[in-house]
Amino acid sequence: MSSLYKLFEERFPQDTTQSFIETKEGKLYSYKDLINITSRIANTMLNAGIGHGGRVIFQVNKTPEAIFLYLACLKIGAISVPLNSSYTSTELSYFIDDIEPALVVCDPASPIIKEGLLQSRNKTCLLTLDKHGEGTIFKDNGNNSHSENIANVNADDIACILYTSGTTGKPKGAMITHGNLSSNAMTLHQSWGFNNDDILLHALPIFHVHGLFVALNCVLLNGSSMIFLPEFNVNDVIEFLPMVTVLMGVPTFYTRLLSHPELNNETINNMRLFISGSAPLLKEVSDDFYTKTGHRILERYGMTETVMIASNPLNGERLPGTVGQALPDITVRITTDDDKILGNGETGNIQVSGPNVFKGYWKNIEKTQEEFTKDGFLKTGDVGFLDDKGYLTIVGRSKDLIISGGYNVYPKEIEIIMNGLDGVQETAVIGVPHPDFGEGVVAVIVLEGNTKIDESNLISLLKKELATYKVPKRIFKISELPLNVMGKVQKNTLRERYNNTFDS
Ligand code: MCA
Ligand code: AMP
Repeated sequence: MSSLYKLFEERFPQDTTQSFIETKEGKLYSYKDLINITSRIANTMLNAGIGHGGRVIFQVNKTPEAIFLYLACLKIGAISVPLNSSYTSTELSYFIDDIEPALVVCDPASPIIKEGLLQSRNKTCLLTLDKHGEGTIFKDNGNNSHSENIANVNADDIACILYTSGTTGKPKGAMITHGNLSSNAMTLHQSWGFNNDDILLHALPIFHVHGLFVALNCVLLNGSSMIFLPEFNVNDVIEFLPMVTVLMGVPTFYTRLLSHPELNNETINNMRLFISGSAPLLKEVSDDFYTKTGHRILERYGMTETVMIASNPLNGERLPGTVGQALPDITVRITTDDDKILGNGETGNIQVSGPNVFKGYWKNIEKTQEEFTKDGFLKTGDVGFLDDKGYLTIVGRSKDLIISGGYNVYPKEIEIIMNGLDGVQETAVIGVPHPDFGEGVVAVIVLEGNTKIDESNLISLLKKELATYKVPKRIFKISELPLNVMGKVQKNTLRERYNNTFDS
Protein backbone atom coordinates (compact mmCIF):
# COMPACT_ATOMS: atom_id res chain seq x y z
CA MET A 1 0.00 0.00 0.00
CA SER A 2 1.69 3.22 -1.16
CA SER A 3 -1.02 5.76 -0.55
CA LEU A 4 0.14 9.22 0.48
CA TYR A 5 -2.97 9.46 2.66
CA LYS A 6 -1.88 6.26 4.44
CA LEU A 7 1.53 7.83 5.11
CA PHE A 8 -0.18 10.88 6.60
CA GLU A 9 -2.57 8.76 8.65
CA GLU A 10 0.27 6.73 10.16
CA ARG A 11 1.73 9.99 11.40
CA PHE A 12 -1.36 11.77 12.70
CA PRO A 13 -0.81 12.70 16.39
CA GLN A 14 -1.97 10.06 18.88
CA ASP A 15 -4.17 12.67 20.45
CA THR A 16 -6.29 13.60 17.46
CA THR A 17 -7.85 16.53 19.29
CA GLN A 18 -4.59 18.39 18.53
CA SER A 19 -4.93 21.36 16.22
CA PHE A 20 -4.41 20.93 12.49
CA ILE A 21 -5.68 24.24 11.09
CA GLU A 22 -6.53 27.60 12.60
CA THR A 23 -8.10 30.10 10.21
CA LYS A 24 -7.63 33.87 10.15
CA GLU A 25 -10.98 34.22 11.96
CA GLY A 26 -9.83 31.81 14.67
CA LYS A 27 -11.87 28.79 13.59
CA LEU A 28 -10.12 25.60 14.72
CA TYR A 29 -9.94 22.23 12.99
CA SER A 30 -8.32 19.33 14.86
CA TYR A 31 -6.84 16.19 13.33
CA LYS A 32 -10.09 14.49 14.36
CA ASP A 33 -11.97 17.05 12.24
CA LEU A 34 -9.60 16.31 9.38
CA ILE A 35 -10.43 12.59 9.62
CA ASN A 36 -14.18 13.15 9.89
CA ILE A 37 -14.61 15.84 7.25
CA THR A 38 -12.35 14.02 4.80
CA SER A 39 -14.45 10.87 5.28
CA ARG A 40 -17.66 12.80 4.69
CA ILE A 41 -16.37 14.18 1.40
CA ALA A 42 -15.00 10.76 0.41
CA ASN A 43 -18.45 9.40 1.17
CA THR A 44 -20.17 11.85 -1.20
CA MET A 45 -17.63 11.12 -3.93
CA LEU A 46 -17.92 7.35 -3.58
CA ASN A 47 -21.72 7.56 -3.64
CA ALA A 48 -21.44 9.62 -6.83
CA GLY A 49 -19.45 6.79 -8.37
CA ILE A 50 -16.03 8.49 -8.17
CA GLY A 51 -13.29 6.11 -7.08
CA HIS A 52 -9.75 4.96 -7.70
CA GLY A 53 -8.36 6.69 -10.82
CA GLY A 54 -11.37 9.04 -11.20
CA ARG A 55 -10.27 12.52 -12.23
CA VAL A 56 -11.54 15.34 -10.04
CA ILE A 57 -11.10 18.95 -11.14
CA PHE A 58 -11.45 21.49 -8.37
CA GLN A 59 -11.56 25.22 -8.83
CA VAL A 60 -12.36 26.46 -5.36
CA ASN A 61 -11.40 29.15 -2.86
CA LYS A 62 -8.70 28.56 -0.31
CA THR A 63 -10.58 27.07 2.65
CA PRO A 64 -9.76 24.23 5.06
CA GLU A 65 -12.53 22.26 3.35
CA ALA A 66 -10.64 22.53 0.05
CA ILE A 67 -7.73 20.79 1.79
CA PHE A 68 -10.10 18.07 3.03
CA LEU A 69 -11.41 17.66 -0.52
CA TYR A 70 -7.84 17.10 -1.74
CA LEU A 71 -7.22 14.64 1.11
CA ALA A 72 -10.47 12.81 0.30
CA CYS A 73 -9.25 12.35 -3.28
CA LEU A 74 -5.97 10.92 -1.98
CA LYS A 75 -7.87 8.64 0.37
CA ILE A 76 -10.13 7.09 -2.28
CA GLY A 77 -7.35 7.02 -4.89
CA ALA A 78 -8.99 9.64 -7.12
CA ILE A 79 -6.77 12.00 -9.13
CA SER A 80 -6.92 15.65 -8.03
CA VAL A 81 -6.65 18.36 -10.65
CA PRO A 82 -6.57 21.67 -8.75
CA LEU A 83 -7.03 24.78 -10.88
CA ASN A 84 -6.26 28.43 -10.17
CA SER A 85 -9.38 30.08 -8.76
CA SER A 86 -8.91 33.09 -11.04
CA TYR A 87 -8.95 31.17 -14.35
CA THR A 88 -11.38 32.51 -16.95
CA SER A 89 -13.87 30.40 -18.91
CA THR A 90 -11.46 30.27 -21.88
CA GLU A 91 -8.76 28.77 -19.69
CA LEU A 92 -11.14 26.45 -17.84
CA SER A 93 -12.67 25.05 -21.02
CA TYR A 94 -9.25 23.88 -22.16
CA PHE A 95 -8.56 22.03 -18.89
CA ILE A 96 -12.01 20.43 -18.80
CA ASP A 97 -11.65 19.17 -22.37
CA ASP A 98 -8.16 17.87 -21.72
CA ILE A 99 -8.92 16.11 -18.43
CA GLU A 100 -12.44 14.81 -19.18
CA PRO A 101 -13.18 14.80 -15.45
CA ALA A 102 -15.46 12.36 -13.68
CA LEU A 103 -16.19 15.09 -11.13
CA VAL A 104 -15.87 18.87 -11.01
CA VAL A 105 -16.04 20.71 -7.70
CA CYS A 106 -16.31 24.50 -7.91
CA ASP A 107 -17.62 27.61 -6.25
CA PRO A 108 -21.24 28.42 -7.26
CA ALA A 109 -19.84 31.71 -8.68
CA SER A 110 -17.29 29.93 -10.90
CA PRO A 111 -17.58 30.39 -14.68
CA ILE A 112 -17.90 26.59 -14.80
CA ILE A 113 -21.45 26.97 -13.45
CA LYS A 114 -22.25 30.54 -14.55
CA GLU A 115 -21.27 29.92 -18.15
CA GLY A 116 -22.40 26.30 -18.29
CA LEU A 117 -19.02 24.86 -19.19
CA LEU A 118 -20.15 21.33 -18.38
CA GLN A 119 -23.30 21.46 -20.49
CA SER A 120 -22.02 19.06 -23.12
CA ARG A 121 -20.53 16.66 -20.54
CA ASN A 122 -23.40 14.61 -19.27
CA LYS A 123 -21.07 12.03 -17.71
CA THR A 124 -19.32 14.60 -15.49
CA CYS A 125 -20.71 14.98 -12.01
CA LEU A 126 -20.81 18.54 -10.55
CA LEU A 127 -20.55 19.41 -6.86
CA THR A 128 -20.01 22.74 -5.13
CA LEU A 129 -17.77 24.13 -2.41
CA ASP A 130 -18.10 27.83 -1.64
CA LYS A 131 -15.83 30.36 0.07
CA HIS A 132 -17.42 29.58 3.46
CA GLY A 133 -16.45 25.92 3.08
CA GLU A 134 -20.02 24.81 2.40
CA GLY A 135 -21.54 23.05 -0.57
CA THR A 136 -22.92 19.88 -2.06
CA ILE A 137 -19.69 17.97 -1.41
CA PHE A 138 -21.24 17.39 2.02
CA LYS A 139 -24.62 16.30 0.73
CA ASP A 140 -24.33 12.60 1.59
CA ASN A 141 -24.33 12.49 5.36
CA GLY A 142 -25.28 8.84 5.30
CA ASN A 143 -22.44 6.39 5.56
CA ASN A 144 -20.62 4.57 2.83
CA SER A 145 -18.77 1.67 4.36
CA HIS A 146 -15.90 2.21 1.92
CA SER A 147 -15.28 5.83 2.95
CA GLU A 148 -13.51 4.57 6.08
CA ASN A 149 -11.07 2.60 3.91
CA ILE A 150 -8.01 3.94 2.19
CA ALA A 151 -7.78 2.90 -1.46
CA ASN A 152 -5.04 0.40 -2.17
CA VAL A 153 -2.94 2.47 -4.56
CA ASN A 154 0.53 1.73 -5.92
CA ALA A 155 3.47 4.12 -5.72
CA ASP A 156 3.16 4.59 -9.47
CA ASP A 157 -0.53 5.60 -9.37
CA ILE A 158 -1.29 9.24 -10.18
CA ALA A 159 -2.24 11.34 -7.16
CA CYS A 160 -2.51 14.66 -8.89
CA ILE A 161 -2.31 16.32 -12.29
CA LEU A 162 -0.97 19.88 -12.22
CA TYR A 163 -0.85 22.02 -15.35
CA THR A 164 2.44 23.59 -16.28
CA SER A 165 4.75 24.81 -19.05
CA GLY A 166 3.09 25.61 -22.30
CA THR A 167 5.97 26.38 -24.64
CA THR A 168 3.53 25.64 -27.46
CA GLY A 169 0.90 27.83 -25.85
CA LYS A 170 -0.98 24.82 -24.49
CA PRO A 171 -0.50 23.91 -20.82
CA LYS A 172 0.51 20.29 -20.16
CA GLY A 173 -0.79 18.19 -17.29
CA ALA A 174 2.08 16.84 -15.18
CA MET A 175 1.14 13.44 -13.69
CA ILE A 176 2.49 13.32 -10.14
CA THR A 177 2.31 9.99 -8.36
CA HIS A 178 1.73 8.92 -4.77
CA GLY A 179 5.35 7.70 -4.81
CA ASN A 180 6.70 11.07 -5.99
CA LEU A 181 4.84 12.92 -3.25
CA SER A 182 5.56 10.44 -0.46
CA SER A 183 9.31 10.35 -1.11
CA ASN A 184 9.57 14.13 -1.35
CA ALA A 185 7.42 14.61 1.74
CA MET A 186 9.64 12.27 3.79
CA THR A 187 12.76 14.06 2.56
CA LEU A 188 11.54 17.60 3.15
CA HIS A 189 10.12 17.25 6.63
CA GLN A 190 13.40 15.67 7.76
CA SER A 191 15.66 18.10 5.90
CA TRP A 192 13.86 21.11 7.33
CA GLY A 193 13.53 19.64 10.83
CA PHE A 194 9.76 19.82 11.16
CA ASN A 195 8.38 18.65 14.50
CA ASN A 196 5.12 18.33 16.37
CA ASP A 197 5.45 21.81 17.91
CA ASP A 198 5.88 23.59 14.60
CA ILE A 199 3.20 25.98 13.43
CA LEU A 200 3.38 26.93 9.77
CA LEU A 201 2.01 30.23 8.50
CA HIS A 202 0.28 29.19 5.27
CA ALA A 203 -0.32 32.16 2.96
CA LEU A 204 0.27 30.49 -0.43
CA PRO A 205 -2.36 29.46 -2.94
CA ILE A 206 -3.28 25.76 -2.80
CA PHE A 207 -3.42 24.95 -6.50
CA HIS A 208 0.35 24.63 -6.96
CA VAL A 209 3.17 22.42 -5.72
CA HIS A 210 4.42 25.02 -3.22
CA GLY A 211 1.23 25.58 -1.21
CA LEU A 212 -0.38 22.18 -1.73
CA PHE A 213 2.49 19.73 -1.42
CA VAL A 214 5.58 21.36 0.04
CA ALA A 215 3.74 23.22 2.79
CA LEU A 216 1.01 20.69 3.57
CA ASN A 217 3.24 17.61 3.48
CA CYS A 218 5.67 19.05 6.00
CA VAL A 219 2.80 19.78 8.39
CA LEU A 220 1.01 16.45 7.96
CA LEU A 221 4.07 14.25 8.42
CA ASN A 222 4.65 15.51 11.95
CA GLY A 223 1.19 16.18 13.26
CA SER A 224 2.13 19.86 13.21
CA SER A 225 -0.40 22.63 12.75
CA MET A 226 -0.84 25.67 10.55
CA ILE A 227 -2.41 29.08 10.56
CA PHE A 228 -4.23 29.14 7.28
CA LEU A 229 -4.65 32.54 5.61
CA PRO A 230 -6.90 32.86 2.54
CA GLU A 231 -4.15 34.75 0.69
CA PHE A 232 -0.94 36.67 1.23
CA ASN A 233 -1.67 40.04 2.76
CA VAL A 234 1.42 41.58 4.33
CA ASN A 235 -0.44 43.09 7.31
CA ASP A 236 -2.04 39.74 8.15
CA VAL A 237 1.29 37.98 7.87
CA ILE A 238 2.91 40.48 10.23
CA GLU A 239 -0.01 40.03 12.64
CA PHE A 240 0.32 36.23 12.71
CA LEU A 241 4.13 35.90 12.61
CA PRO A 242 4.47 36.06 16.42
CA MET A 243 2.26 32.94 16.69
CA VAL A 244 4.13 30.69 14.26
CA THR A 245 7.50 29.02 13.80
CA VAL A 246 7.85 28.59 10.01
CA LEU A 247 6.93 30.67 6.95
CA MET A 248 7.10 29.39 3.37
CA GLY A 249 6.80 31.88 0.57
CA VAL A 250 7.77 33.13 -2.84
CA PRO A 251 10.36 35.96 -2.99
CA THR A 252 7.61 38.62 -3.31
CA PHE A 253 6.51 37.69 0.25
CA TYR A 254 9.96 38.62 1.53
CA THR A 255 10.32 41.88 -0.44
CA ARG A 256 6.91 42.96 0.85
CA LEU A 257 7.76 41.95 4.42
CA LEU A 258 11.02 43.89 4.24
CA SER A 259 9.14 47.09 3.40
CA HIS A 260 6.81 46.65 6.37
CA PRO A 261 7.66 48.87 9.36
CA GLU A 262 6.65 46.17 11.84
CA LEU A 263 9.06 43.49 10.67
CA ASN A 264 11.23 43.44 13.79
CA ASN A 265 12.65 41.13 16.45
CA GLU A 266 9.39 41.11 18.35
CA THR A 267 7.25 39.95 15.41
CA ILE A 268 9.66 37.14 14.57
CA ASN A 269 10.49 36.11 18.11
CA ASN A 270 9.09 32.56 17.75
CA MET A 271 10.30 31.95 14.21
CA ARG A 272 12.73 29.14 13.57
CA LEU A 273 12.70 29.09 9.75
CA PHE A 274 11.88 31.24 6.73
CA ILE A 275 11.83 29.31 3.43
CA SER A 276 11.72 30.75 -0.10
CA GLY A 277 11.22 29.18 -3.50
CA SER A 278 9.34 29.09 -6.84
CA ALA A 279 11.40 32.00 -8.21
CA PRO A 280 14.90 33.42 -7.72
CA LEU A 281 15.47 35.16 -4.39
CA LEU A 282 17.74 38.13 -5.02
CA LYS A 283 20.91 38.06 -2.95
CA GLU A 284 20.19 41.65 -1.83
CA VAL A 285 16.79 40.60 -0.49
CA SER A 286 18.35 37.68 1.37
CA ASP A 287 21.08 39.94 2.81
CA ASP A 288 18.65 42.72 3.81
CA PHE A 289 16.40 40.17 5.49
CA TYR A 290 19.39 38.76 7.37
CA THR A 291 20.49 42.22 8.51
CA LYS A 292 17.02 43.13 9.67
CA THR A 293 16.02 39.86 11.37
CA GLY A 294 19.15 37.77 11.92
CA HIS A 295 17.50 34.99 9.87
CA ARG A 296 19.10 33.72 6.68
CA ILE A 297 16.16 32.73 4.43
CA LEU A 298 16.51 29.09 3.37
CA GLU A 299 16.21 29.01 -0.42
CA ARG A 300 15.20 25.83 -2.21
CA TYR A 301 14.47 24.85 -5.81
CA GLY A 302 11.82 22.72 -7.44
CA MET A 303 9.41 22.40 -10.30
CA THR A 304 5.98 20.94 -10.82
CA GLU A 305 7.41 17.90 -12.59
CA THR A 306 9.81 17.10 -9.74
CA VAL A 307 8.37 18.60 -6.56
CA MET A 308 11.52 19.71 -4.65
CA ILE A 309 14.98 19.10 -6.10
CA ALA A 310 17.55 21.00 -4.03
CA SER A 311 17.71 22.94 -0.81
CA ASN A 312 20.08 24.98 1.28
CA PRO A 313 20.70 23.19 4.59
CA LEU A 314 18.82 23.64 7.84
CA ASN A 315 22.10 23.31 9.71
CA GLY A 316 25.17 24.37 7.82
CA GLU A 317 25.96 27.13 5.41
CA ARG A 318 23.02 28.71 3.56
CA LEU A 319 24.55 30.36 0.54
CA PRO A 320 22.47 33.25 -0.82
CA GLY A 321 22.29 33.25 -4.60
CA THR A 322 22.36 29.42 -4.62
CA VAL A 323 19.49 26.97 -4.19
CA GLY A 324 21.63 24.61 -2.11
CA GLN A 325 22.49 20.97 -2.68
CA ALA A 326 20.48 18.15 -4.26
CA LEU A 327 18.13 16.61 -1.69
CA PRO A 328 18.84 13.02 -0.51
CA ASP A 329 18.22 10.34 -3.23
CA ILE A 330 18.05 13.01 -5.95
CA THR A 331 20.77 13.48 -8.59
CA VAL A 332 21.38 16.85 -10.19
CA ARG A 333 23.79 17.15 -13.09
CA ILE A 334 24.84 19.86 -15.51
CA THR A 335 25.12 19.03 -19.19
CA THR A 336 25.74 20.42 -22.63
CA ASP A 337 22.86 20.60 -25.13
CA ASP A 338 23.81 17.10 -26.33
CA ASP A 339 23.67 15.76 -22.77
CA LYS A 340 27.44 15.53 -22.08
CA ILE A 341 28.08 15.92 -18.36
CA LEU A 342 29.95 19.10 -17.38
CA GLY A 343 32.29 19.57 -14.44
CA ASN A 344 31.92 21.76 -11.35
CA GLY A 345 31.86 25.45 -12.13
CA GLU A 346 30.79 24.88 -15.73
CA THR A 347 27.45 26.36 -16.74
CA GLY A 348 24.94 24.22 -18.64
CA ASN A 349 21.52 22.57 -18.57
CA ILE A 350 20.22 21.36 -15.24
CA GLN A 351 19.01 17.75 -15.38
CA VAL A 352 17.44 15.74 -12.56
CA SER A 353 16.66 12.15 -11.66
CA GLY A 354 15.21 10.52 -8.56
CA PRO A 355 12.03 9.17 -6.96
CA ASN A 356 10.60 12.70 -7.07
CA VAL A 357 10.49 12.89 -10.88
CA PHE A 358 6.97 12.75 -12.33
CA LYS A 359 5.45 10.06 -14.51
CA GLY A 360 4.93 12.12 -17.65
CA TYR A 361 2.51 14.54 -19.28
CA TRP A 362 -1.18 13.65 -19.42
CA LYS A 363 -2.12 12.31 -22.88
CA ASN A 364 1.20 13.54 -24.27
CA ILE A 365 3.74 10.73 -24.66
CA GLU A 366 5.66 12.64 -27.32
CA LYS A 367 6.29 15.66 -25.09
CA THR A 368 7.18 13.36 -22.20
CA GLN A 369 9.82 11.64 -24.33
CA GLU A 370 11.24 14.98 -25.45
CA GLU A 371 11.73 16.13 -21.86
CA PHE A 372 13.78 13.08 -20.79
CA THR A 373 17.32 12.12 -21.81
CA LYS A 374 18.11 8.61 -23.05
CA ASP A 375 19.36 7.66 -19.59
CA GLY A 376 16.21 8.89 -17.86
CA PHE A 377 17.12 12.36 -16.58
CA LEU A 378 14.51 15.13 -16.75
CA LYS A 379 15.56 18.25 -18.64
CA THR A 380 14.44 21.04 -16.32
CA GLY A 381 14.83 23.88 -18.83
CA ASP A 382 16.87 25.71 -16.17
CA VAL A 383 20.50 26.66 -16.67
CA GLY A 384 23.12 26.72 -13.93
CA PHE A 385 26.28 25.34 -12.37
CA LEU A 386 27.38 23.27 -9.38
CA ASP A 387 30.23 24.29 -7.09
CA ASP A 388 32.72 21.94 -5.44
CA LYS A 389 30.43 21.41 -2.46
CA GLY A 390 27.47 20.55 -4.71
CA TYR A 391 25.65 23.89 -4.25
CA LEU A 392 23.60 24.71 -7.32
CA THR A 393 23.38 28.23 -8.76
CA ILE A 394 20.62 28.90 -11.30
CA VAL A 395 21.73 31.51 -13.80
CA GLY A 396 18.83 31.47 -16.25
CA ARG A 397 16.36 29.41 -18.24
CA SER A 398 16.49 27.87 -21.69
CA LYS A 399 12.66 27.68 -21.69
CA ASP A 400 10.64 30.73 -22.67
CA LEU A 401 9.09 31.28 -19.28
CA ILE A 402 8.37 34.33 -17.12
CA ILE A 403 8.01 33.90 -13.36
CA SER A 404 5.96 36.72 -11.91
CA GLY A 405 5.41 36.71 -8.14
CA GLY A 406 5.99 32.95 -8.21
CA TYR A 407 3.41 32.31 -10.93
CA ASN A 408 4.58 30.91 -14.25
CA VAL A 409 3.56 32.81 -17.35
CA TYR A 410 4.15 31.25 -20.75
CA PRO A 411 4.66 33.99 -23.36
CA LYS A 412 3.35 31.78 -26.14
CA GLU A 413 -0.07 31.44 -24.53
CA ILE A 414 -0.46 35.23 -24.38
CA GLU A 415 1.03 35.81 -27.82
CA ILE A 416 -1.52 33.44 -29.41
CA ILE A 417 -4.42 35.29 -27.77
CA MET A 418 -3.07 38.75 -28.63
CA ASN A 419 -2.29 37.77 -32.23
CA GLY A 420 -5.92 36.72 -32.59
CA LEU A 421 -7.22 40.21 -31.72
CA ASP A 422 -8.50 42.48 -34.49
CA GLY A 423 -5.82 44.81 -35.77
CA VAL A 424 -2.89 43.00 -34.14
CA GLN A 425 -0.33 41.70 -36.61
CA GLU A 426 2.27 40.25 -34.28
CA THR A 427 3.14 40.13 -30.58
CA ALA A 428 6.17 39.28 -28.45
CA VAL A 429 5.72 38.78 -24.72
CA ILE A 430 8.72 39.17 -22.43
CA GLY A 431 9.57 39.37 -18.74
CA VAL A 432 11.56 42.31 -17.38
CA PRO A 433 12.71 43.15 -13.84
CA HIS A 434 9.84 44.15 -11.54
CA PRO A 435 10.48 45.45 -8.00
CA ASP A 436 7.57 43.53 -6.46
CA PHE A 437 6.97 40.49 -8.69
CA GLY A 438 10.62 39.80 -9.65
CA GLU A 439 9.66 39.75 -13.30
CA GLY A 440 6.82 41.75 -14.84
CA VAL A 441 5.00 40.75 -18.03
CA VAL A 442 5.38 43.15 -20.97
CA ALA A 443 3.91 42.76 -24.47
CA VAL A 444 5.38 44.36 -27.55
CA ILE A 445 2.91 44.54 -30.44
CA VAL A 446 2.93 45.35 -34.12
CA LEU A 447 -0.42 46.67 -35.38
CA GLU A 448 -1.92 46.23 -38.82
CA GLY A 449 -2.10 49.29 -41.09
CA ASN A 450 -3.65 52.27 -39.39
CA THR A 451 -5.14 50.36 -36.47
CA LYS A 452 -5.21 52.28 -33.22
CA ILE A 453 -5.39 50.40 -29.95
CA ASP A 454 -5.51 51.93 -26.51
CA GLU A 455 -3.25 50.19 -23.98
CA SER A 456 -5.68 50.16 -21.07
CA ASN A 457 -8.59 48.96 -23.25
CA LEU A 458 -6.42 46.17 -24.55
CA ILE A 459 -5.43 45.17 -21.00
CA SER A 460 -9.12 45.11 -19.96
CA LEU A 461 -9.93 42.97 -22.99
CA LEU A 462 -7.18 40.49 -22.12
CA LYS A 463 -8.44 40.20 -18.55
CA LYS A 464 -11.58 38.58 -19.96
CA GLU A 465 -9.49 35.80 -21.52
CA LEU A 466 -6.62 35.33 -19.09
CA ALA A 467 -6.11 35.15 -15.33
CA THR A 468 -4.88 38.61 -14.27
CA TYR A 469 -1.38 37.52 -13.29
CA LYS A 470 -0.76 36.58 -16.96
CA VAL A 471 -2.04 39.85 -18.40
CA PRO A 472 0.79 42.17 -19.51
CA LYS A 473 1.23 45.05 -17.09
CA ARG A 474 2.45 47.21 -20.01
CA ILE A 475 1.90 46.96 -23.78
CA PHE A 476 4.24 48.80 -26.15
CA LYS A 477 3.57 49.40 -29.85
CA ILE A 478 6.47 48.96 -32.23
CA SER A 479 6.68 49.14 -36.05
CA GLU A 480 8.36 45.73 -36.40
CA LEU A 481 9.78 43.08 -34.11
CA PRO A 482 13.57 42.52 -34.19
CA LEU A 483 14.30 39.19 -35.89
CA ASN A 484 17.46 37.09 -36.08
CA VAL A 485 18.73 35.47 -39.30
CA MET A 486 16.46 32.50 -38.72
CA GLY A 487 13.47 34.86 -38.63
CA LYS A 488 12.99 34.30 -34.88
CA VAL A 489 12.05 37.21 -32.61
CA GLN A 490 15.08 38.43 -30.67
CA LYS A 491 13.56 38.56 -27.23
CA ASN A 492 16.92 39.46 -25.67
CA THR A 493 16.96 42.68 -27.68
CA LEU A 494 13.44 43.47 -26.53
CA ARG A 495 14.29 42.65 -22.92
CA GLU A 496 17.22 45.07 -23.08
CA ARG A 497 15.05 47.77 -24.63
CA TYR A 498 12.26 47.48 -22.06
CA ASN A 499 14.45 46.53 -19.11
CA ASN A 500 13.65 49.68 -17.09
CA THR A 501 9.88 49.61 -17.62
CA PHE A 502 9.09 49.01 -13.95
CA ASP A 503 11.89 51.07 -12.41
CA SER A 504 10.36 53.03 -9.58
C1 MCA B 1 -1.46 39.03 -8.57
N1 MCA B 1 -1.28 39.80 -9.66
C2 MCA B 1 -0.14 39.48 -10.24
C3 MCA B 1 0.40 38.44 -9.45
N2 MCA B 1 -0.43 38.17 -8.43
N3 MCA B 1 0.47 39.97 -11.34
C4 MCA B 1 1.63 39.40 -11.67
N4 MCA B 1 2.21 38.39 -10.97
C5 MCA B 1 1.61 37.89 -9.86
N5 MCA B 1 2.15 36.88 -9.18
C6 MCA B 1 -2.13 40.86 -10.22
C7 MCA B 1 -3.41 41.06 -9.48
O1 MCA B 1 -4.42 40.30 -10.10
C8 MCA B 1 -3.63 42.55 -9.61
O2 MCA B 1 -4.08 42.84 -10.89
C9 MCA B 1 -2.26 43.11 -9.53
O3 MCA B 1 -1.41 42.08 -10.04
C10 MCA B 1 -1.80 43.50 -8.16
O4 MCA B 1 -2.09 42.45 -7.29
P1 MCA B 1 -1.61 42.39 -5.80
O5 MCA B 1 -2.77 42.69 -4.91
O6 MCA B 1 -0.39 43.19 -5.60
O7 MCA B 1 -1.23 40.87 -5.73
P2 MCA B 1 -1.55 39.87 -4.63
O8 MCA B 1 -2.97 39.44 -4.68
O9 MCA B 1 -1.04 40.44 -3.35
O10 MCA B 1 -0.69 38.60 -5.08
C11 MCA B 1 0.69 38.62 -5.15
C12 MCA B 1 1.23 37.32 -4.58
C13 MCA B 1 0.53 36.16 -5.33
C14 MCA B 1 0.92 37.22 -3.09
C15 MCA B 1 2.73 37.29 -4.79
O11 MCA B 1 0.75 36.30 -6.72
C16 MCA B 1 0.96 34.82 -4.85
O12 MCA B 1 0.43 34.31 -3.86
N6 MCA B 1 1.94 34.18 -5.51
C17 MCA B 1 2.41 32.85 -5.18
C18 MCA B 1 2.35 31.95 -6.36
C19 MCA B 1 2.77 30.49 -6.01
O13 MCA B 1 2.25 29.91 -5.07
N7 MCA B 1 3.65 29.93 -6.78
C20 MCA B 1 4.13 28.59 -6.56
C21 MCA B 1 4.08 27.80 -7.83
P3 MCA B 1 -5.03 44.08 -11.18
O14 MCA B 1 -4.51 45.24 -10.41
O15 MCA B 1 -4.93 44.27 -12.63
O16 MCA B 1 -6.37 43.62 -10.74
S1 MCA B 1 4.79 26.16 -7.55
C22 MCA B 1 6.35 26.35 -8.21
O17 MCA B 1 6.65 27.34 -8.76
C23 MCA B 1 7.45 25.37 -8.01
C24 MCA B 1 7.13 23.97 -8.01
C25 MCA B 1 8.21 25.71 -6.74
O18 MCA B 1 9.43 25.64 -6.80
O19 MCA B 1 7.56 26.03 -5.75
P1 AMP C 1 6.74 25.42 -12.07
O1 AMP C 1 6.59 25.13 -13.49
O2 AMP C 1 5.69 26.31 -11.49
O3 AMP C 1 6.90 24.19 -11.35
O4 AMP C 1 8.07 26.28 -11.94
C1 AMP C 1 9.31 25.67 -11.90
C2 AMP C 1 10.37 26.65 -12.22
O5 AMP C 1 10.45 27.65 -11.21
C3 AMP C 1 11.74 26.02 -12.24
O6 AMP C 1 12.00 25.30 -13.41
C4 AMP C 1 12.62 27.23 -12.06
O7 AMP C 1 12.79 27.90 -13.29
C5 AMP C 1 11.79 28.10 -11.13
N1 AMP C 1 12.24 28.04 -9.72
C6 AMP C 1 11.74 27.36 -8.69
N2 AMP C 1 12.43 27.60 -7.56
C7 AMP C 1 13.42 28.46 -7.89
C8 AMP C 1 14.47 29.10 -7.18
N3 AMP C 1 14.64 28.95 -5.88
N4 AMP C 1 15.31 29.91 -7.89
C9 AMP C 1 15.15 30.10 -9.21
N5 AMP C 1 14.16 29.54 -9.93
C10 AMP C 1 13.30 28.74 -9.29
